[in-house]
Amino acid sequence: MQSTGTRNPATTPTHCPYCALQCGMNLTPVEGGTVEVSDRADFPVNRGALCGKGRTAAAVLAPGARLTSPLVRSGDGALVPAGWDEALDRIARNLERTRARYGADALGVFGGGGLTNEKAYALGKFARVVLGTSQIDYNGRFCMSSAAAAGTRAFGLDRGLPFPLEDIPRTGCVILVGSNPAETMPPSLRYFTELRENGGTLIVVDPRRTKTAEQADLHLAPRPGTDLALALGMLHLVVAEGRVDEAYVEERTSGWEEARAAAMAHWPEHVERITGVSVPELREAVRLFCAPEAAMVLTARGPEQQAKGTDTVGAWINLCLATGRAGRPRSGYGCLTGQGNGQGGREHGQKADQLPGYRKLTDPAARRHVAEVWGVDPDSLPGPGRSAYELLDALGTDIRSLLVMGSNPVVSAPRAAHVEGRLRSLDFLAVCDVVLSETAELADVVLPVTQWAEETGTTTNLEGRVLLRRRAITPPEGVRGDLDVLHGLAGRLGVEKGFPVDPEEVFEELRRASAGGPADYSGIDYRRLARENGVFWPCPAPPADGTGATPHPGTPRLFLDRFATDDGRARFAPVAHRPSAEEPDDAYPVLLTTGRVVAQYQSGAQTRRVAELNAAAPGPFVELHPRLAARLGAAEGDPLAVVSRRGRAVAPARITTAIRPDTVFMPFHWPGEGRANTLTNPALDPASRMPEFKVCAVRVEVAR
Ligand SMILES: Nc1nc2c(c(=O)[nH]1)N[C@H]1C(S)=C(S)[C@@H](COP(=O)(O)OP(=O)(O)OC[C@H]3O[C@@H](n4cnc5c(=O)[nH]c(N)nc54)[C@H](O)[C@@H]3O)O[C@H]1N2
Ligand SMILES: Nc1nc2c(c(=O)[nH]1)N[C@H]1C(S)=C(S)[C@@H](COP(=O)(O)OP(=O)(O)OC[C@H]3O[C@@H](n4cnc5c(=O)[nH]c(N)nc54)[C@H](O)[C@@H]3O)O[C@H]1N2
Ligand code: SF4
Ligand SMILES: [Mo]
Repeated sequence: MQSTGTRNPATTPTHCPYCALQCGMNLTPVEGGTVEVSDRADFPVNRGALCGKGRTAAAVLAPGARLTSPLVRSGDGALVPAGWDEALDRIARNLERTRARYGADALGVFGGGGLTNEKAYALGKFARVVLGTSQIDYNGRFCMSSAAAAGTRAFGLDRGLPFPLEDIPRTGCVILVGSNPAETMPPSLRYFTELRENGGTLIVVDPRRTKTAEQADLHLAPRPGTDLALALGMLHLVVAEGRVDEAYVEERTSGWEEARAAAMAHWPEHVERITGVSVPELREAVRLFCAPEAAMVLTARGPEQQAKGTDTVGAWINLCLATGRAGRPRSGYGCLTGQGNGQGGREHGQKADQLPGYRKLTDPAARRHVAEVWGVDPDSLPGPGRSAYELLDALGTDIRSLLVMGSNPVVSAPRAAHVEGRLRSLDFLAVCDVVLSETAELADVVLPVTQWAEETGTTTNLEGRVLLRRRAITPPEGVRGDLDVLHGLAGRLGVEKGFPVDPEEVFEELRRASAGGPADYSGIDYRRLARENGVFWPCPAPPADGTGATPHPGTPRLFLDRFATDDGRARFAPVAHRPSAEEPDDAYPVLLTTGRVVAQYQSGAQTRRVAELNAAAPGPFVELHPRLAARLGAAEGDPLAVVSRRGRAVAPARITTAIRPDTVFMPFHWPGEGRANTLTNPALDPASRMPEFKVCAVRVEVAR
């Protein structure tokens, strides 16, 4: 290959396959069918920086790491290679059979927030139009759904961050609640470093002194599951200290009186008893947050993955609203989404209650609009289905056949042993994946699909910035794209049109389907995305008759003039603290919380296949405080059994003063004996249907 000046002509600028930061990277083809990953400095979000997962992502493209042939379950129970026609025929036949016997709602579809917008859109359409089922949901329900529900309640619109990351260094104070970007989005850390260099302050709320908390001016370490009380305690002090922005509250919000009354019931001393955060710390947090002219609250999975996640986020939004820190420059509430397309994946219809463009499946006007784009009768569209955990819980009973695309629930779902059992009890399971995940291992048919470097498509990053991922190499013989899979299945199920395999064609239809909806993409096209470094939605198309109309610039910052509610006002949430679904007792005296480490991604299906990452994070562990370790008689590395009402997991002890003595932490990236989700509680948030991944009661003992 000849290099011409600075850029090799064989090099393709694209984005990382993993998290929601969607770092820009350059890919250059190399021997063996893979690519070399190199810095791409022109993308503003990461300016060339990559974490270890992004740098090593090409390893999963290698033939030895991934699937290169469809697999079908043979008579003797083994998964054996098969041709594409045989595999697709088998899926179509089984779905037909289930539908004929039990009806369309006995067919389930489980998607993923890592799928491109095109795939998520096509999957939602496939479920409703081809299968005719209401039973579709996706792993994003396990991710940011509580923040989405709270954001929609408060602002009338849910976009993770209502401003670009570049606003962070320009605000005065950021409270990061249950978010560990030092491990989960390392290149984003520089925004917080720059904030502090500019004289701003960082407050981190996390029961663990994480690498992120080490950077903070103030670290509050509440007991897991008590963020709601903490936020209310801060609001109480805001009122008591006369720090309410009365003019803003009057002009731009509604519902203050009720929210205020609810907060006043949360006395700081009472909050200290619930959270373990002292009154002076609480006062200091309020002082740092209220002193500057502008400030932000950012939440991630810590406060959100709770059975009261929606109310908890609502309480943090209340704090922003009372102090006039939303819908103003350099101020606001935001949720840091997680998966590569965590944002776009929640907008285009793979969610149980949703149609493309973030429309509601229950809204007659939305149904008419989308049905027209799809060329079907609005009355033929099913209603809302079950949420992710409820769907998995119904497998083998109400739902008899399941198609999984882009998730590995055997490792990542709460109460995972039960979910695994439900998957095994299905009449038929088909899984599309790039690797033989633990969920694919249970399937009757496994379809090997193309990966990020091998296909073109769009994702929407945590800022609401729609991006173009570009194909850099030809996929190996034997794998096909997810769009190809849906096309092949739709045809076999009698729907010849409407499922193109060309992503740009799908995007063109998505544009029309989203037009006029909350997440309006109609003004965005591939050419524009290739030219600009992403476009922020909403981006409506100029009216067709408007001669000389200029393209919409996109919307980096939302709510500056008005909120997206009917009256343009943000709504306070009248919330009160309540305990977690499962509080410690004599039998299960310790709190378990779960999360991530920097070198593994999610269920680990991809990153556990990368040698360098495995060397850095070889397996599960139980993080615990020396005082708890001493009480248990546990030394560093001792195998610890962690037992909850759902099951038992075993992993080595990792002793550190960085965690509260009443809490243990386990990362959830591994299957088998150390699987954290064997333990977790599927108690659901009533509004978002988010399971309580972040809090359950356990007993810990040295495993002999
Ligand atoms: N390396 C890596 N990066 C990732 C991922 C990955 O798997 N690995 N996944 C991506 C995805 S999909 C997501 S959603 C994001 C998640 O990104 P984060 O939300 O940053 O990740 P978590 O580790 O789940 O949780 C963050 C913190 O919440 C804390 N926490 C636990 N319980 C509580 C609580 O009750 N209250 C509070 N305030 N904090 C609590 C944990 O100690 C942890 O440090 O990361 C993305 N990036
Ligand atoms: N205890 C505990 N459990 C958790 C969490 C926690 O904090 N604690 N966090 C939750 C969160 S936030 C999330 S997002 C979930 C994530 O959990 P999962 O849904 O299991 O996420 P992944 O491991 O990313 O699974 C994606 C699967 O799809 C495959 N894949 C990747 N790209 C594609 C594609 O383009 N097409 C197809 N067909 N397949 C693809 C991957 O190989 C992988 O097998 O886990 C949740 N579970
Ligand atoms: S931070 Fe996220 S997007 Fe960036 S390189 Fe790492 S995994 Fe990829
Ligand atoms: Mo997530």
